[in-house]
Amino acid sequence: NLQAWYYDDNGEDQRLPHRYEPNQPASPEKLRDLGVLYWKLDPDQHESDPKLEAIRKKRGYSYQDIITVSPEKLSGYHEKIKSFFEEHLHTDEEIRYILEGSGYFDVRDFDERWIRICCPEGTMIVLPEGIYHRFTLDQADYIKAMRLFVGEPVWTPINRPADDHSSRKEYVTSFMPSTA
Ligand code: KMT
Ligand code: NI
Repeated sequence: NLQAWYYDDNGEDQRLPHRYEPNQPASPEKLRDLGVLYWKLDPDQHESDPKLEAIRKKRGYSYQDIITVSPEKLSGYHEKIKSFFEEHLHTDEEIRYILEGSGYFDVRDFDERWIRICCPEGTMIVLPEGIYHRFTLDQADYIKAMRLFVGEPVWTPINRPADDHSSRKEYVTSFMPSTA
């Protein structure tokens, strides 16, 4: 299982864990209810891993590349990490497989709380189309991740507010608990 917890918005550096004291864990069921999927894989095998192949085939992930986020390796690092951490959605799934290093994905729940998902090496995570989310490095300032996509990739973030966007409406319809 992934380590995930409610985010303590205390104004400190985004790279810190931002756990409440005491910690408020977010359960695997909670992540499932928000539509977040994940697997644990062996990154040493990523070039020919039958488990990864099975996921790609089943979910139609035809595209892949590798991104390294660090001050040295990513051009436009400062602007990019800033935009990664703006609350946004995409018109497709966001699929990342962490090959080296680590980082945090934060996802919004339907009570407007942030849930921080810890993504160490070997984590493959899928954020559903239309979920509000953001990404940050941790204090090690380094992640190398495989990006996967169905068809031609579109990385464009659509910043919140995007409540009228069709991807958001679809997400809300699929995942928001009914209040009835
Ligand atoms: C994204 O879109 O937030 C990223 O690609 C972040 C780096 S990959 C974990
Ligand atoms: Ni994103």
